[in-house]
Amino acid sequence: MQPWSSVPVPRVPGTPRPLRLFDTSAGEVKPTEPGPVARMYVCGITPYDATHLGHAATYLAFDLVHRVWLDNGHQVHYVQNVTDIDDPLLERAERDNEDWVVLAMRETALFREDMEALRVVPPADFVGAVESIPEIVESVGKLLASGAAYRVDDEYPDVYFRHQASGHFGYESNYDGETMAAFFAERGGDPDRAGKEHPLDALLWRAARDGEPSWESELGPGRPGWHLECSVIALNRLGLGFDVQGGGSDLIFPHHEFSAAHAESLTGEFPFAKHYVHAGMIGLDGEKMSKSKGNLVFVSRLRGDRVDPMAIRLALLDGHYRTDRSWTADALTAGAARLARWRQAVELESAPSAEAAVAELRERLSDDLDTQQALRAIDAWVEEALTTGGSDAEAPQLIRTAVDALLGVEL
Ligand code: 5CA
Ligand code: ZN
Repeated sequence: MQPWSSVPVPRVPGTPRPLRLFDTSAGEVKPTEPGPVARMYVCGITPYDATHLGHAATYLAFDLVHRVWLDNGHQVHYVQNVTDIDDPLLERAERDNEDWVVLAMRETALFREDMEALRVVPPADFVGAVESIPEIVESVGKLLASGAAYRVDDEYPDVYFRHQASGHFGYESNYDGETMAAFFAERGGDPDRAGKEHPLDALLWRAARDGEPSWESELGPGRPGWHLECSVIALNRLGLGFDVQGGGSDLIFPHHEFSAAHAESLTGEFPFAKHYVHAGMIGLDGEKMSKSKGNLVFVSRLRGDRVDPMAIRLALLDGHYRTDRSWTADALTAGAARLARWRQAVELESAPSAEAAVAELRERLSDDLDTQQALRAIDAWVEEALTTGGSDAEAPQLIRTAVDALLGVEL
């Protein structure tokens, strides 16, 4: 697929700080240690209700990872998928009496526009599940051949993954059996499917059913299972042992546990990713933002209401990416006010020296993306500039450059 247009990221004078991030698997903040090319995969949208502010918050968090790595002189190979065939997409199309392909195309186009408006640096590879079917089919074939997968013996010969096949199952989420069972059932799994060897075994290839889209393949007609899509797209573009596998915390299990297990079984190597990084869930007025609750706020709706996307960006960044939090009208008002204040300060002819504020910004971001404190570092400089003033004629431009490069906010 075509990704959205890229934004230039200026170089910032001064000393970058290496990025440390919380790793779900290790349960602690660890340094990221990329080579010259940092490698990141972030789970993309299922295109039927993009882009709500929960999606936006998650992609902004990983955009900061991208930007901090760029600041550290790495190139970044960023890969993101689009789950353009899966049950939730088909269910929505059916409910709305719409063609699922058209629905997916429309929501993907909207997502691209929203990402561009929010100034998210695009992935190098933006890859749909449908266009990856040949790669997925080949991988299912390998898993069947190695004994990591089996076919259910009934009228629908679906292929399932033996969840223990990699020998490392459970290392990513660290969840106990009861928690795994609950999340598996809740998040797209099918524990009660007759003919499976174990309730936790995950679907790799769904044999064609009447009325469902399917693709011809050497496995027989069918369509891919969800977790393998991300395994294969990541593996074939980044290779095993890439730096960050990312997404929202609702993907910790089963999705990221199985994406890892599938790839590790395919290659016989370990681990799939060096860091598993998860953003908290955004809610609205205290409830998780989700389609079933009907409490979604869309980036496109706000754009339609002429809200400056930079105010949305600042509103979402004024909270820690790992904390579940709520979107409120007040957060947006505060984001807009902050944006106006910052813009006023960078218009000054001269201001207090900005080196210390930029150093603090870098320090805070490098510490597991502490955006709240990072924003406050800029606030402090802005307040001093607007109240006391200063004589450094370069300072406003330095702040403008740093805020652009590191926070993605254009002043
Ligand atoms: N296509 C799959 C991933 S392969 C998927 O989860 N799609 S999604 O459209 O449901 O979500 C897209 C991304 O946004 C995922 O990383 C998901 O974890 C994240 N996300 C979904 N809802 C929220 C929310 N309320 N708050 C924060 N992040 C969210
Ligand atoms: Zn995924």
